[in-house]
Amino acid sequence: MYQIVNYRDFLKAIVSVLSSLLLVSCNAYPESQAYNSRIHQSDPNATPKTAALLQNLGQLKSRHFIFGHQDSLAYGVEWWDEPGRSDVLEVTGDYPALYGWDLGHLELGHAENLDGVSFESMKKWILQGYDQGAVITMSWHMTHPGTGGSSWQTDVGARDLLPGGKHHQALVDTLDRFSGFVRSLVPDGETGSRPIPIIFRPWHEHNGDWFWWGKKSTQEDTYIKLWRFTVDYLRQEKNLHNLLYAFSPDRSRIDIVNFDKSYLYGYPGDKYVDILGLDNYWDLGHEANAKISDKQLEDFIESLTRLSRLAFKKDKLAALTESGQDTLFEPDFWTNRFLNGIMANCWTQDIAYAMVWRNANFEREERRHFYVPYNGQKSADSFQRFYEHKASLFLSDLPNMYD
Ligand code: BMA
Repeated sequence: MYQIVNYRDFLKAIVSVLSSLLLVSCNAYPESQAYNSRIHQSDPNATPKTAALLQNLGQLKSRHFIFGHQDSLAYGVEWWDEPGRSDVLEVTGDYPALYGWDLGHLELGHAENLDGVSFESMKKWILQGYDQGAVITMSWHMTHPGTGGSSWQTDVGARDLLPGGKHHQALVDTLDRFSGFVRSLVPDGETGSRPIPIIFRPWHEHNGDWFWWGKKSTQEDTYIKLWRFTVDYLRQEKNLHNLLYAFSPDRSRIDIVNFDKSYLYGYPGDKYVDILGLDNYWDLGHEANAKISDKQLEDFIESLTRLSRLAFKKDKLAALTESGQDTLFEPDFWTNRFLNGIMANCWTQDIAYAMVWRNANFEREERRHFYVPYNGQKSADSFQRFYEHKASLFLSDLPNMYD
């Protein structure tokens, strides 16, 4: 065993060095996957479907990536809550293969999340997505359980939420609500009462200074304790074994040259994480600064390369957990920037999925805010070509992810 482990690590090191020198073509690369074919699973007691999802993502990642969209079934640029609709569907004729949802305001006991999506409907759409064979992920723009301040209120951090802290019980109550919601996610007609597999992405972008669990308000060791407490409590006390955990710092605060150290700020450890995620809008431009430089594309590629290489070393999956270009002001964004970046080399191609953020409804929100085109939007043709590329997986392309 000792020798096998060493041999395997040795081969991985060789693959890592050679491909970083670009001496290994992507044709040779799938062979290297043999050494990485089992992705490390953080929860030894994960349900069979959850374990299958993780390994299936690992199987398809070197040749494909799954395309995801936040809130895709709930609303779009000019519609709200209409059965069967999705802006992705209207442009490509297909649904995304991964659906993202946000639980913000579940902690307050509200009927709707912070963007107005009713939790009852969310539950229905999550189960519908699962039933279609799609992958489901959840984030949580959580109100501070102790102070009631929004996610973005940064004057109080997470310290008092830890065991022994004056607001600890409020955190426990919040996690109990989460558990109640997740436990209700059981498909109709499925025997037993096991909830469906979910990629859970709590406490995201913690290396930024805009959330109360972020760097400005919460110290690194407190953050690590908060994450570990969350996972331990959900696994041990709530007996939830349907969760894959995604860690997702923000690219804007990662030093690309010193990537590993900078990326791993606040990392709770391999037993608490399944997916090394990255939230990267930073390298894809903003309308206020509409001229995107080639340097940004290089940085996008470099960030994905380094992320994948780190994930490979840890036998974890890499993913673009949040990304995209707000308002899609570049007509060829999908092909020239997003796809070119993801297809740039063997490492960038090794990400398991890429999810873009939500298409806010024009009438309900103050500003234009959308990440996939609607019919007639200037990047719609480029999105169609992105859809047709063999590497991008939409719903109809997806193999069975749960067996
Ligand atoms: C942010 C923005 C906000 C939204 C929040 C939670 O990135 O889209 O408008 O409320 O996510 O979905």
